[in-house]
Amino acid sequence: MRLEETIQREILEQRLEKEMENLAQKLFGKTMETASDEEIYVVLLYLVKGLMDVTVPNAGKKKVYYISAEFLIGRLLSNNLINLGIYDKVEEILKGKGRELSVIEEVEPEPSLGNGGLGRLAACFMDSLATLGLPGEGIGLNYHFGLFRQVFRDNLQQAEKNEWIGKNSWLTKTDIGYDVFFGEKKVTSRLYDIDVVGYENGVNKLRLFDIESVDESVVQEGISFDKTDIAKNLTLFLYPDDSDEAGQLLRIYQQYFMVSNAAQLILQEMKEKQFDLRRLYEHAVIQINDTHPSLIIPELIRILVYDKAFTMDEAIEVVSRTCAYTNHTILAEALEKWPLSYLEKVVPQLVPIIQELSRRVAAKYSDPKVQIIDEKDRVHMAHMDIHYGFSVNGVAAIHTEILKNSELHAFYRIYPEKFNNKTNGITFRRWLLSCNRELSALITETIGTGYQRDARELERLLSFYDDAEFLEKLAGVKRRKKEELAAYVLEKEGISLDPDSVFDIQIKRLHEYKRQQMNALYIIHKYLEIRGGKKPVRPITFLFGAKAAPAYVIAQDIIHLLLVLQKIVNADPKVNRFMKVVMVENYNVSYAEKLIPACDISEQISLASKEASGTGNMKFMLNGAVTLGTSDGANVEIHELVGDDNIYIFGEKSDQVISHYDKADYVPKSYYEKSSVIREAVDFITGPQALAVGHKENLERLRRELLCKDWFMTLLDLEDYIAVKDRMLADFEDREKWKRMMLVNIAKAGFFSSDRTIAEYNRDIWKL
Ligand code: 26Q
Repeated sequence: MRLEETIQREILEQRLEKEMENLAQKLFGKTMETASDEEIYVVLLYLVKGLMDVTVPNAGKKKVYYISAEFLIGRLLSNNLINLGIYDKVEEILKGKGRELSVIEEVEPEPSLGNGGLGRLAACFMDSLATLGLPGEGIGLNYHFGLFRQVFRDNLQQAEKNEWIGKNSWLTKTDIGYDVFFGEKKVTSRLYDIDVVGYENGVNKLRLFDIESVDESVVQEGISFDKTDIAKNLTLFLYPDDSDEAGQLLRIYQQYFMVSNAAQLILQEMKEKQFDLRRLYEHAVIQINDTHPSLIIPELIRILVYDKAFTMDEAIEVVSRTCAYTNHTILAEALEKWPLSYLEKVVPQLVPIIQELSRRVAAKYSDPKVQIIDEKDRVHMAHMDIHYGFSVNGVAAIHTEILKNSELHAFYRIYPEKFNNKTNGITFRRWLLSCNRELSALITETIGTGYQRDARELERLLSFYDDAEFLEKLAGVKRRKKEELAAYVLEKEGISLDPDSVFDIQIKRLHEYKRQQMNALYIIHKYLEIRGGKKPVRPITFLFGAKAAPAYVIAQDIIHLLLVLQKIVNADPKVNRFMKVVMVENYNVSYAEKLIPACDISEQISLASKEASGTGNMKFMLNGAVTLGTSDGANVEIHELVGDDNIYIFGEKSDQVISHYDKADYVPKSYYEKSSVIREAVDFITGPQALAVGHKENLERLRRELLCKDWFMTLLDLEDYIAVKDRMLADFEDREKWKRMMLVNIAKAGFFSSDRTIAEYNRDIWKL
């Protein structure tokens, strides 16, 4: 730090305390000692907003617009304090007033503007963009209730609304708003901004559009509301139930609302800066995060042709050079295909454009696999992105290879130059510095602070591989985080955990391909072993966190099974000394920040080929957990980095799995019949103990699904999973070996910094 900077910092620090006192007085007529925790939170909120206001915005000749239906930003206070470089100072000032920053942090409501990986990735990218000083904005929607808040009743998931926008929030209302037309129908938007401050760098904006006429009072019980009253409901929920036509139409309304606003915002900016629209691509690059914002392509073309006097050829050329698409999945059901008739109902103005785009493709290519509008008159959003964007990227090496070689092979043959890989990453500010201050302090004490700017410097920890003292400290941090989690779980869930047990954690969206049901079958297996007298050398704690889409029946059944197992296991006096099961309620980013630092075994057990990347796997590794996983997504890259000795891989490989699908030769019943271990575990689901606690309908449906369908091949990998997990638990007892595995995982995690990912996006795609 230069001298002037040091002086400035000192002045800033002196002013912080004064400013906090002033705010407490002005806002609440109180002192920092007498204000409530809620009031102190508001004081800090204003303090931080004020500081971000005077931070320099990142600027340049070209900007990236990252359009996404989800931004799973989590709580912002501690992260902003860290990025502004004043966390320790504020903590110290508060201490002087008898207050704990960690207590104040808990007051902040968590926005649920996302569901899982895709939304959290967008949030990590916002942090890294700002940190690298790159000009970029996120564009999305300001959902009032976001994704539902999960509560458990009668061992079932219930959905409630998640309110997060109070009188005081991180949102800043702007005077920007646009007319958005759905055919003849018009609504008016309003833009709200959230500042995103980089780690010791400038600010960018997350821009969230709302609807002026939104009406929270239309929500009745739980999360049900009149899906047709668009002018009131458009921005209430993320992923409203789309099991009926009205729900699907509402999703299209949301998507078009998002991109129409984005297009108007971008074009207005072009105008203000007096840039030539014909060179749009020199000033703007639009990253389409999965297919939810894909309508931006026809929308921009429509505006350029109808309002800006471009020819169709010119408009297509300019837009195609501006838009880039990220694919996050190969699951057919997650690749959006909208019936043309639905688009006709919601956005008739786009239909002729989409038809023209489709006609041009059809004139050039006869292969039905690459058509935009298929023979059933459905619009394949991803196909539109690939034909009319300049870049297509997957999110992990194996995922991109599968896209090129199988899922999108027909496109790869046409446009090999468009395909590229960008292995996902996570922001180390949130997932190390903020959520695990003890570990980051230990790392800093050991190798200095360089890793905070350049994550690859974590590799320097490798020279402590044989340092017993360091390894002991590392184990001490883990132990402390397990104690903290145990205290939190006791308070929230009313279940007491033993910090000396192994913490085995699976936290992610609930989906059959992620195979929480396989973990459940392992738990049943262990339970039966213990009942049969085979006690584990050390108790095991199985922790889960997951929300299931309300209309996804089997996912609900899996949650039910986990809650039933929790009841049975934890209440069984013969067993509960040796194992516990906890499904935490309303798993979200804040909960993840407590679970991840406390984890020993990171469960990444998706069916090979199905998890595009995973990012939880990276967060766990960074916090010293060891992965138990399949050769899927980024697990493959983790494996390459840490080597065979520091990860536990099981299950069939992706090419074998893909071949099972091609040949349709996987028959779950044959695995059931061959193996008594599998039989006993599967039959337990509808056995007398489970039925005494749970619901027959749910449990029978789930068992039938596993035996007769098992689309994601749980039984295929179950025996290998059990064997490898048991070996892993045995290895946990070799404490020296385990500590070294922790060390190697942390040391090799640097590659997964989202700073690296964003630098690659910029180098290969955005060129800002
Ligand atoms: C699609 C159609 C209709 C309704 C909803 C959807 C829908 C909603 C959400 C489709 C997909 C999503 C979310 C996907 C997601 O979170 N994908 C994850 O993205 C991460 C970041 O790249 C990856 O690490 C994960 O592997 C991937 O599952």
